Amino acid sequence: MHDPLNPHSHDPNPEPPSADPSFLLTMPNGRSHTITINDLHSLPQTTVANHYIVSTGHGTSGPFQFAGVTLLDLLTHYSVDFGHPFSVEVISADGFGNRIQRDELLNPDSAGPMLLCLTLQQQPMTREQGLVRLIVPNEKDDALRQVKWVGKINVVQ
Ligand SMILES: Nc1nc2c(c(=O)[nH]1)N[C@H]1C(S)=C(S)[C@@H](COP(=O)(O)O)O[C@H]1N2
Ligand SMILES: [Mo]
Repeated sequence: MHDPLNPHSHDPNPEPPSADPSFLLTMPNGRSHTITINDLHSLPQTTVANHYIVSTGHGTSGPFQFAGVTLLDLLTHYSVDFGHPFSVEVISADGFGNRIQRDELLNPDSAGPMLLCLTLQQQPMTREQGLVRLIVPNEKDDALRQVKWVGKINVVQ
């Protein structure tokens, strides 16, 4: 069955779907929080150096230094219960998205943790560059997990 959160190929969308970079975090009980750029700046910042973007169309670029808030730190801050099975849907308003499983979130790959990025090369990321952009450091399959313009994060239990 086709799963839109597990794409096998994709034509990248160059255009942000809206101007506002804030997104909605929805918890398993249905409660939700609007997360702004300021909210993310108030959480611990993590850097992932040496990340390549393996992009369909414009080839591979990098290495880049990205920084922002790990998905794990965000979900910890909002008191997600990691003891129960869950997955996390990270979705852009343009329909592109990715599903992250509990184990890969809790046991980050040696390439680095999944990061909700605010800066690129130590400069504030522009909306065009994907703000807020999910980086999955171990993904090298045509950027199919690198979600630009995160619009919703759903914790599904
Ligand atoms: N929201 C959103 N994120 C996305 C895409 C998209 O179409 N929409 N395309 C993905 C794909 S397939 C690629 S190759 C990269 C392209 O990133 P770039 O525009 O920074 O090169 O974004 C990824 N993230
Ligand atoms: Mo891609």
